[in-house]
Amino acid sequence: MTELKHLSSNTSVDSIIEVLHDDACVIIDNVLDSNFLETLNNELDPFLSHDNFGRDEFTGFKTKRIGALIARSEKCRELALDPLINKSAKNFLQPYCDGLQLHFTSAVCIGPGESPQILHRDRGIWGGYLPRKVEPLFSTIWAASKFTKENGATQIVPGSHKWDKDRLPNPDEIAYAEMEAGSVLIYTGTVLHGGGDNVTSDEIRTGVFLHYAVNWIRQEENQYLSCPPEIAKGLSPELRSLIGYSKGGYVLGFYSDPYDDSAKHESVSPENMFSDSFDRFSDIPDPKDLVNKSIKSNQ
Ligand SMILES: O=C(O)CCC(=O)C(=O)O
Ligand SMILES: [Fe+2]
Repeated sequence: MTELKHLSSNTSVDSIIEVLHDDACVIIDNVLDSNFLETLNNELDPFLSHDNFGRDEFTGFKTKRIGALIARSEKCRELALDPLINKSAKNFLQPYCDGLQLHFTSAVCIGPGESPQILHRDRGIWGGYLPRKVEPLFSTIWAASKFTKENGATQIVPGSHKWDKDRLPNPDEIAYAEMEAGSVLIYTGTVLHGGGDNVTSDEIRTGVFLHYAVNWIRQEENQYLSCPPEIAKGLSPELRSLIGYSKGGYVLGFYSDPYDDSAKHESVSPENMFSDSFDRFSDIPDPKDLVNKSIKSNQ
């Protein structure tokens, strides 16, 4: 039976990247303490008290999902900015982009009786149009409760990011992300995985999913609606920028204030909605450089 590799909470960015290149998945053990977890679960509970189960086999008829975690939970804001995760995500995705964005937030609670989710690659959300050589995602699942094989621990196939797209795993090639509450599973957009089945009678498996993507691609969760400007204005500039209130490169994601007739907020970074002093890409680049960068290579 294949096992997932585990690293300790004092691990380094380099160790994480090394395992990701080999396996496309790794667990970091016991990162969060019990106080953090208690507050996190208390923040999520009110939104999970409704019967909002999945609508199909993929989302799971016995699985609850809630989004908008940046707007709804202080602790999720902290998790989104976790320094080791952010440094690792930047380093890992750096061959494909000049910055990151938070792409998806969700608490996923797999309830008793749930069947296994079909194994899939999360990059499929873009319909298969992305060239295989581009890795668009660095994803995390924070265990808000203990993950066991019995209660729905994520199934994952280490190394399957290198497989032919139609190859399916033998049962002994599927690992289970068994981990203590407070640990975190990191995986990429190209590794095969899926929620596990929950054969317990009374355990709910809760994971907090925070996925990071290259900054030039459409986000899975629309952060501008899930965390609208009136809420975003209360966030740190760093978090606001991470969820998308910033530009990706020279022009990507600029906005113009439709009510501004002074042209002060004309074609500027969304960072200017909250402060005049933020526009990381406001320097005018050398036009020749801009044109040169428009295609990376001839292949
Ligand atoms: O719940 C899980 O462990 C995995 C869920 C998942 O992979 C998905 O919904 O895309
Ligand atoms: Fe998935």
